[in-house]
Amino acid sequence: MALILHSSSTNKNACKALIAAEYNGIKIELVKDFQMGVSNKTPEFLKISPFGKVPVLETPDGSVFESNAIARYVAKVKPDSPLFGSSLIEYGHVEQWNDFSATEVDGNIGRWLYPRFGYGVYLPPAEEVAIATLKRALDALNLHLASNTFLVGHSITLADIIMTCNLSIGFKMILTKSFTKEFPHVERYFWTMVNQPNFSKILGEIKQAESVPAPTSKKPAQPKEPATPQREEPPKKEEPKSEVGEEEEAPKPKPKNPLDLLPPSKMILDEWKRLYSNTKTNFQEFAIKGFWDMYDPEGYSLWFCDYKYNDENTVSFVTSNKVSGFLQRMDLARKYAFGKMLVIGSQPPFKVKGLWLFRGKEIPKFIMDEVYDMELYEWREADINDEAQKERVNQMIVDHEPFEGEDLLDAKCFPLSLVSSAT
Ligand SMILES: N[C@@H](CCC(=O)N[C@@H](CS)C(=O)NCC(=O)O)C(=O)O
Repeated sequence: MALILHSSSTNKNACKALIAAEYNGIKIELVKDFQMGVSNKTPEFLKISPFGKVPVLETPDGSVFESNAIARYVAKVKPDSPLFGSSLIEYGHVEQWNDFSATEVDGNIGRWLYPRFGYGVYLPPAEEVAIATLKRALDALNLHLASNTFLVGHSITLADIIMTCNLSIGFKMILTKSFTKEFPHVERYFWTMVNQPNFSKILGEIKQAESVPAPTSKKPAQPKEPATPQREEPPKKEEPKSEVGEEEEAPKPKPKNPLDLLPPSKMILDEWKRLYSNTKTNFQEFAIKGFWDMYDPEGYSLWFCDYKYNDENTVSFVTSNKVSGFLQRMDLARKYAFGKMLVIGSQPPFKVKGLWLFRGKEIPKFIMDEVYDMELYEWREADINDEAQKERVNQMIVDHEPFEGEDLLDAKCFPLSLVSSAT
């Protein structure tokens, strides 16, 4: 019986059927010279795949789309295939893990990975939810695998094939060792599976991602926009992109920053930064006193910021990374700003609050325009004539703990190169 699969051989969704075919001793032919974006757009192809998506399996009796359906079909071609387990309850468990792997594992890997490749909107709070939900799923999987070699029963089933293929794109593209080491049984399981001859023949050698890919899109949409539908595979031949949020542009003569045209100020930002990082002891006496001696309310302004979506800060390292990402993107303001960002609380959800000193009496417009994180925070100017607000500024500068009655999980300075010596 001739089974023809429309897909490239490296598509992880196609691999599900190809591995199942290896286990069942079935031959599947891949369409020759399949070209993604071309072969799946022809009128003939659209007749067998109404969405124009791959993989699609052609059988002598008709065609099947959706990779899990195709894999089930291939697994069923062999009567009584062990790929569905050895009893009705095992069959139930195979399907249970198949659904779990599609919705909880693959779905969340996709929601983390694809926006970073420019598929869908790259929105840090949405990404954070995807990572937290993925971790919850991997925790559950890890627990199951702590006492099971396979997902179901005592041999490989379709559940292992589908789970491993779904994990494979994650391991290759975004799940770095520092992320997966929290799930040692998932790691052991994944590497055991991909080294089975029937898997490695199809998946080839897998190298774990060494870093999380930088997002290619310049700005996310408004934070509360609904997520766009996800694709299953990132583009294969992405042109290399530059750093986060920066797209290639022809070099233009650099216009002068309007902040450089402001009347000179008695406050020299670099002097303050030097004082801040050189003060090793008696921070209150030296740095804080020095700050207020230097501070020029005509040439600078002080701002408090509060993250708008603290409820989503459920994972400590993700919250800290989010703040670091913000500070990296602020680098374009290095000449005109000093900042402190605090991650507050000892239990999730963590609060993120900050203090910023900006050149000029407003938050500089170029920062608002260029750094998308700015709109993820509520901004209010600090009134330094109000003693309580002035004290709050001091506490943020010195990483005062407790801060507003809570422990500090993390404190970061802007620029990131500044080291806080505050205690
Ligand atoms: N749920 C589908 C997803 C299929 C899918 O998204 N395929 C991608 C490639 S992996 C595709 O064909 N994209 C082309 C498009 O969106 O036009 C499955 O598992 O088969």
